Amino acid sequence: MKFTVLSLFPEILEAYFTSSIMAKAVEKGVVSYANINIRDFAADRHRTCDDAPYGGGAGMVLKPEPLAAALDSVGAGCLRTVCPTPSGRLFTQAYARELSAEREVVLICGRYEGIDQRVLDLYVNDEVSVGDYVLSSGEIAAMLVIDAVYRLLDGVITKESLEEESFCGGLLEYPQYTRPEVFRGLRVPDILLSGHHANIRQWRREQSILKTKKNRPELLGAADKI
Ligand code: 6GU
Repeated sequence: MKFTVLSLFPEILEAYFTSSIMAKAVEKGVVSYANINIRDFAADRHRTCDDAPYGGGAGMVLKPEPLAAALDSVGAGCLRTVCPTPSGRLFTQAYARELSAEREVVLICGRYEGIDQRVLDLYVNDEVSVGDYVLSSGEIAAMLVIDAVYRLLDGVITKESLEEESFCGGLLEYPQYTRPEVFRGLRVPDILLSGHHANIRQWRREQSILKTKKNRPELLGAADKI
């Protein structure tokens, strides 16, 4: 799968694509990417990419011409194009799964005050928000979206990890322990050392329900149906 990211700070994305598990996915050929600097498509001497909003108000808006030229250069017109923005629809695991079925996705990293609406009208399929708070960097939101998507691709992480994790069964994940058996006086629950797989499975399910009740009670109704 290919991620094409349009940004004013491509170096932020470059660090992400060349580090850790993502770097391995790129090396394996599971993921490819293009980091495009919107500023390279600005036509004036100062390479201006933003301007004051019509109608007044605080902050700056991304100008349409450089952004549209950057989008044209990557063929965004015929690709799934996503704009992370706090005014988008909520990004979910289900939407991440949907995007992971695409061959290529284009992401636009805007700024908080936004991008010219005409670019959204002409190019963008989905506006997505990563949560009910405001980030100053569209790059962080784009990385969040990419991260949730690429790990679902075959060959990035094991199938077992994907199946057990939070949100898959609609419940949050149970607590995990590793060696040592006692840490600062706290013991690993006996049941995990028992080797009794059916009991361990049941304990984990109970713990998942307790954790969901405590941290995300609103998920419990939905989990029953899975
Ligand atoms: Cl997608 N972008 C920004 N800048 N802030 C956000 C967001 C996105 N989602 C929630 N807050």
